[in-house]
Amino acid sequence: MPLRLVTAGESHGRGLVAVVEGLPAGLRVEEAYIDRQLARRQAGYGRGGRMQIERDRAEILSGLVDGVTIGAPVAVLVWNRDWRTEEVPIARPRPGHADLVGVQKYGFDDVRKALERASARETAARVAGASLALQLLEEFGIEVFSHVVELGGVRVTQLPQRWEEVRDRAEASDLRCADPEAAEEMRRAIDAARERGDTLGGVVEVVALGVPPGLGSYVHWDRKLDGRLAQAVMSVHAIKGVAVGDAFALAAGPGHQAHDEIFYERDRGFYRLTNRAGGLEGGVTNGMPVVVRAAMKPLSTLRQPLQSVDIRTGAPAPGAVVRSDVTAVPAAGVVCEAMVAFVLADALCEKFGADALEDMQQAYRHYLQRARWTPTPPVRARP
Ligand code: EPS
Repeated sequence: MPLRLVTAGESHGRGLVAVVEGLPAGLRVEEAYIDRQLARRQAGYGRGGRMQIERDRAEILSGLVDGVTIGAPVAVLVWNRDWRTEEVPIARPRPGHADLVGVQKYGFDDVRKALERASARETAARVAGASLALQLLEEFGIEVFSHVVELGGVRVTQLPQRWEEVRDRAEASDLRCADPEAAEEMRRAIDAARERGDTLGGVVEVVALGVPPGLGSYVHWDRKLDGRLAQAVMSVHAIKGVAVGDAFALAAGPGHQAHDEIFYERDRGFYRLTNRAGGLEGGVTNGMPVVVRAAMKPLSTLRQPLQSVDIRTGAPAPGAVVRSDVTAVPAAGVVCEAMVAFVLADALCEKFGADALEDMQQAYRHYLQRARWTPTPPVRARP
C-alpha cells in the first residue's frame, strides 16, 4: 500500500504536521487548496470557542519544486494559534475520552499528557495531509464529498436525487446537511443541548464519484478496500460505527433486494441502476459511487460532567470540564472525506503505479478501455 500518512502534534502544542509519502512525481499541489479543506473542517453549527481562535493554514515544507511533487515525502505544517507551554494538571478523566486509558497505558500522573495527543485537533493534520490525496484523485476525475444524514436523533428525509445537488446543498449548509428542514430541527437540537451542557452525535455519509472498478482486492483480507475504508474512517475521533452502502438496512431484507443488477451497452460499458453495495463488491470497487456512512458518538467533554474518579486519590469526582464543542458531526464529515480520499488515492497508486503521474494516467486510460467502464452519471442510486 504505497501511500502513507503520518501526523504529529498536540492540541495545544506549537502546531501540527502531516507527512505524506508515496505521491507520484508531477502532481501540482496548492496550499490554497489545503486551506479551503482546513476551513471546511473548522466550520459547522455547534462548534465551540477554539474554532473562533484558530485560522488553520497549511505551509508546505518539502517535496515540491515549483509547486509540483518530485516523488519525495511532502511535509505540511499547520500552526496552532492557541498553544500553551504551562497548564494546570488534570486529575479527573472524562468518561468516553482517551483520558483514563492514556493514563493507564503510559503511566501518567496527569490526564493532560494523554488528552493533548488524543484530542480531535489531530484531524486538522489529517485533512491537511489528505488534501494532497484529494488533489491526486481530481487528476483522475474522482471527487469526494460528505453530508450529514443524522444529528442528535434528527434524520434527513428529503434528499435530492442527484448526488451533485446533495453535495451543493450540503456545502451551502452550516450543518453540511442537504435537507434544510431537517437541518433546522438539528439546529434546535444543538441549541437545546448547549443549554443543558450536553453534546450530540450523528451520522455522516461520504460519497466518492468517478471511482473506477477494480480498486482493492478480493484476494487478500488485508487489501480488501471495504476493510481499509472502514479502518481509516473508524480511526477518526468519536467514530464508533462504519457501514458501506446500505449495509444495515439490507441486512433485514431478502437477497433479491440486496444487490445491483448488471447491464451493458457498447458505448457505455458495464453499469448498474442501483447502488445498494455502496460501490464495492468483494472488497473491490465496482464502478459505482463509493458510499460510506460513519456514526459519531456524542462528544465526551460535557459541561455537566459524568461521574469519574480523581486519579491521585481514587475518590469519586466529576469528569473534567474543558472547552469543547456541542457537536462536531459536520466537521467529522470533512475528516471522513479526507480518510476516504486517502484510501482511494492509495488504492489508485497501488493499481496504476505511483512513480510519475503521467505514467499513472496512461495506465489508467488503458485500463478503463479494457475494463469497459465509463464514469457513472451521478444519480443517487438507491434501492
Ligand atoms: C478540536 C477538536 C476538539 C476541540 C479542540 C479542537 O478536540 P477534543 O477531542 O479535545 O475535544 O475541543 O479544542 C480544544 C482542545 C480547545 O482548547 O478548545 C479541533 O477539531 O480542532
